[in-house]
Amino acid sequence: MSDLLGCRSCGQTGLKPFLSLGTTPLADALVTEDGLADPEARFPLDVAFCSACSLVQILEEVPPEQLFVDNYLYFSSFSEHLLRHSREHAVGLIERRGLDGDSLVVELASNDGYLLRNFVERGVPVLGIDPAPDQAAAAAAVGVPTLAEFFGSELARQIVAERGNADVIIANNVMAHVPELNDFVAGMAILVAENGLITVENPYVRDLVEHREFDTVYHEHFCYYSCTAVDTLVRRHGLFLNDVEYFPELHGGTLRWHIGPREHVSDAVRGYLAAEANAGMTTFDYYADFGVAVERIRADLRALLGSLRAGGKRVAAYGAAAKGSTLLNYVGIGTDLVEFVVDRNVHKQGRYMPGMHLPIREPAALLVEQPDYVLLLAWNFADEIMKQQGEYLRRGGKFILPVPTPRIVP
Ligand code: JHZ
Repeated sequence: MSDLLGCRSCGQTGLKPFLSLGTTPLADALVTEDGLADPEARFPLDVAFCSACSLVQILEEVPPEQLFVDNYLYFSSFSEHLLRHSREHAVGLIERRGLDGDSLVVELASNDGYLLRNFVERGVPVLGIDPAPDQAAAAAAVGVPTLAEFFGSELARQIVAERGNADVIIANNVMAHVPELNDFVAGMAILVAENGLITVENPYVRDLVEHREFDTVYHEHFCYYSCTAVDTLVRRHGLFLNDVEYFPELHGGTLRWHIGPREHVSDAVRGYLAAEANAGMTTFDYYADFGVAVERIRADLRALLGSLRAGGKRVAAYGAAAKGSTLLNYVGIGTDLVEFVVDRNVHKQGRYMPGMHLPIREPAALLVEQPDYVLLLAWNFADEIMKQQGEYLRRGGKFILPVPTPRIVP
């Protein structure tokens, strides 16, 4: 691991830290039964602001191979909401841009083919790129050709030489995951066709701060984006932030940025840039008291779980999510407070949460054990999960939502 010397985007030194989550294990490094006795690697987790380009970022750098090749069990296809959102995105792109059998759509971090399969089904040629080996294999199995590699300028040149430029590049929840940000964006600039489109989705840093979504900070997420930071970043590479869409229900508030080699900036983009400046997001002050708010969540959640346990209540958790790992480790929630976690990702079941070692079981365990409360670690899918858990709720079960303030529902 190395410490960051300058901003990942503009290189400016003197980044200003505003949140420390202590020292945590890697959020997706779920522990096997055999590995329980071995000490886990832990890394500091500190978030800082760049006063020069407004990019929020963590100060530590765990090598990407360790994050996305050795320890990665995240498969996108386990959420209906995400699948629906992705299908609508694909269908909309095909219609609006007139994509057909002569087009090329490239997705960076294509995971298990959850999105590109929609283009394949409609006869549009695709190329997926994802370094996670099991996910790339799963994508290939559903007919999505996938290169199991990290993306950057070198790979972009190779793809252009072999396949030509891409009409559309999609990069969802990946621009946060790259330490070599400038090489990644340079690669997109090389790969995109002259009249092509790049769409990038990522949780919005404004929601992270204002809804106290501190648990979405973990070592896989090197950066946390505003429109201001994206605009500055892409212009450095001859690209323009031309349009922006907001999905408040996705991952706690997601922006989709439309980026291209030609400049035609929408009113929506101008509006966001102005709103961010007005809210103070381009200054450190906006972030300065975030750490105190996060400490309060820790204290409140510990107190709530402690009093439930003292009253003899049983508590489980839902979602072996990366953000769940940050929350459990930062708050200090072990099996004394929460007995087990359920998750419908079969690759995660049978393993243990990093650091705190809560066992991961299948969701049916909630009806077998009927705990009094379920801490919703995957709070971003609250609606979807609570609908699925209708029977648990009918029997009197309750959920605890951890952010922005711990609260019990219903
Ligand atoms: P989920 C992910 O983060 C991955 P994570 C990634 N790091 C990223 O950038 C962000 O999203 C944006 C399970 N589940 O997706 C599936 C059920 O069991 O919120 C997952 O294990 N039943 C790339 O890992 C977990 O919950 C369900 O019904 O923090 C959710 O993890 C649903 C909907 C999900 O995020």
